Amino acid sequence: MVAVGHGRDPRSRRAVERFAARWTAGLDRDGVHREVARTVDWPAEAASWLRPARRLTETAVDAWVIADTPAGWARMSERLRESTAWAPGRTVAFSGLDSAEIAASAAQGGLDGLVGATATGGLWFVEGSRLRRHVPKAPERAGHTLFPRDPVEIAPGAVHIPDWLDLDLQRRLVEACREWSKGPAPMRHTALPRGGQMSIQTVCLGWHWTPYRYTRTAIDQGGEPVTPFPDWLADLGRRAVADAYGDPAEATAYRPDAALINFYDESARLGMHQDKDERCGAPVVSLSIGDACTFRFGNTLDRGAPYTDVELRSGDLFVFGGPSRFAYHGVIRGTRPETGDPATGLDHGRLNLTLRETGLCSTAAVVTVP
Ligand SMILES: O=C(O)CCC(=O)C(=O)O
Repeated sequence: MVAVGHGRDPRSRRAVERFAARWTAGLDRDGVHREVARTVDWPAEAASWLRPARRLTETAVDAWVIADTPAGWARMSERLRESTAWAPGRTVAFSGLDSAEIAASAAQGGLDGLVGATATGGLWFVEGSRLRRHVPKAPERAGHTLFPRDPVEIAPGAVHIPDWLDLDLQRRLVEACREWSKGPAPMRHTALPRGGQMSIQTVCLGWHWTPYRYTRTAIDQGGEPVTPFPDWLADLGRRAVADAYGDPAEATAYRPDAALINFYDESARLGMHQDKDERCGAPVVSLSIGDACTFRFGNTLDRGAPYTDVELRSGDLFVFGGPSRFAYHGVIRGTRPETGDPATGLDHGRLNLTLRETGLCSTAAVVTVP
């Protein structure tokens, strides 16, 4: 049994809501449903924090779970240490507290033993009044992490929402991708203009993409028709935009009409590139299923730094629009085998679906000079 405490900022609130849902859905070692004994919140400033500190600690629990900002936590943890029997060594925290500030602001050794999650699936802990981090070499399998990873705005307009697709939806998408990959224009390694072919395999919906243009038919596959872009997928894209930006008007206006569905085996990669063959600045919605990968999200000027490496796991959503719409991005290393959940229906490899608004409405092909 745990007690949950959180600051009142939206990120901390969201983190504990997601934690509580996942925690209480599971069983403990004796097969009994896990419980949250109580949930207590507190303001970041202008309070004595004594009352929430007492409420958080008055029931005997196995552990405390905390989500807060460093500023709010500095005052609350001080109160917990001074006025209650709270023990940092029995407390786990969310990535909002992954900051050297929290250890430095506490009295000598006052937070030693506190552990928490980093935003990328690692661990941090306080030892000898210092915050240290442990980044696992191989990612834990999706679904095997107790702490939900937090949504992060990687750059303005570029938002990563981990675990956005539930297992059922991932399963349905895998089934749909299997059907789409059969054609009429089947999934294939796209030929490159200077010879060779891409290591990923791709099938398109709505519009057919070859480097560097969209066409109405599969011009590199005998002119076969392109599988239509289904309405339900456009609805899913609108939901993604709504969740990423929290802006219902932008979501309603989103009209994706093309999707590139990429399959990565262990050795497939995608070099740094811009999605710039669309005639429209609407966001790109990216959905990942299967094995995890390192997705590099860079800047709009060139393929180099600055960039951020993001681990995309099964079920993750990544939306990039606004100032980040034309940022260079790519999948720089091979995917990590056996990190996906076979319950999705995909027992190896990685599927990525990107939904795009082409801004094209004629039947003519539009060519972009690379
Ligand atoms: O696989 C991914 O996550 C990225 C796909 C991508 O960059 C693209 O289709 O343009």
